[in-house]
Amino acid sequence: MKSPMRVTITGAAGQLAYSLIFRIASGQLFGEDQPLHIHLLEIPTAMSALRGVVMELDDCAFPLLKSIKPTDRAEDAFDGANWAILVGSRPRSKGMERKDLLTANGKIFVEQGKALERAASDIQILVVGNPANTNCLIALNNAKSISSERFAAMTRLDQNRAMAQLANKAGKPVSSVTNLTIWGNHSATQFPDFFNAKVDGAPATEVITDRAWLEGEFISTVQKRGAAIIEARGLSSAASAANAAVDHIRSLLNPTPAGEWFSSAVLSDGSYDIPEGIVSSFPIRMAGGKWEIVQGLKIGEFARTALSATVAELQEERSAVQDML
Ligand code: NAX
Repeated sequence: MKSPMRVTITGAAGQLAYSLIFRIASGQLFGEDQPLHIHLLEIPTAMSALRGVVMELDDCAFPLLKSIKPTDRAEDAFDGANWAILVGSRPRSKGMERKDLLTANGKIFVEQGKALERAASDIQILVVGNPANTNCLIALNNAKSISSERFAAMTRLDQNRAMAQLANKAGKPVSSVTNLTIWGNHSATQFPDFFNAKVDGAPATEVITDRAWLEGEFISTVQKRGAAIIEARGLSSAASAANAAVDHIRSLLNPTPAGEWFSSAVLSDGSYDIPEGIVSSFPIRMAGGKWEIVQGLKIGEFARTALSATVAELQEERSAVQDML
């Protein structure tokens, strides 16, 4: 058995967390030889619901789960954490403008960024709560003592959605689709890059020759998938989002297969002319225990136009929260 690690999940009484916490506590993510202390952060009004989640965790009798700490104090939640999955954020309420949502959530991520400084020195942070890229930018700017390389915002659900669409269209299993990059923002402006994606190791554009579908329906289906799920289910994606968080973390814990990559939103270093100072989704691979942005992907005119739109949105979001950075 390894020595126990601490995992913090925020928004712990919410629906996404309900799909995520039990998978982690069971050992599915970090392994069956990895004992865990789980810290669960909520706002005071959700502490009663969180007590129910804790009771259910108790009732699972997970052998790896050494302790559960429910709290409404960010400092306590992140104390000693090795992994922090920041799910909790405010949903847009009626009449709320996008800018109001950015500001309301921004305040949460200023506070949590500061509190993250109490985490363990090997802390890794995944921001899931929306607007995920900009929330991540705020958190990393407020956690002064933590390297920005330890922060990412989740675009893995978008990657998985795009892979499923390509697999369906190609009539192949989803496992045949690799190298799918989501560029930019986790929003309706994101660009799922079919040009560089592969199906059975061949360019997706050679396997799927319906270019009108790739440039049209494919992109818009991926961009609007979240809204389609809300429309159908009356609730936003939760199980698939939790699954994507598990996939994202697994990709960081394991070497990336040779020649492949996955999507994750990280602080831009200027690669692919995506300006520094925004958190954008890129093609990422693990090399020597560290992630790196995969270089050298071809960006044609169509892709460049799509990238410009999503980058412009990220820059606008950045301007709206400038005073929190
Ligand atoms: P819920 O509204 O069910 O849960 C959110 C929880 O966060 C609530 O229990 C709330 O009390 C809590 N919360 C609010 N402020 C908090 C704070 N300051 N500290 C701790 N907890 C706080 O939403 P849910 O469906 O669970 O979705 C959670 C977030 O994930 C939302 O922001 C949602 O937009 C985002 N998503 C992001 C995805 C991604 O791919 N990056 C996909 C799924 C999901 O839509």
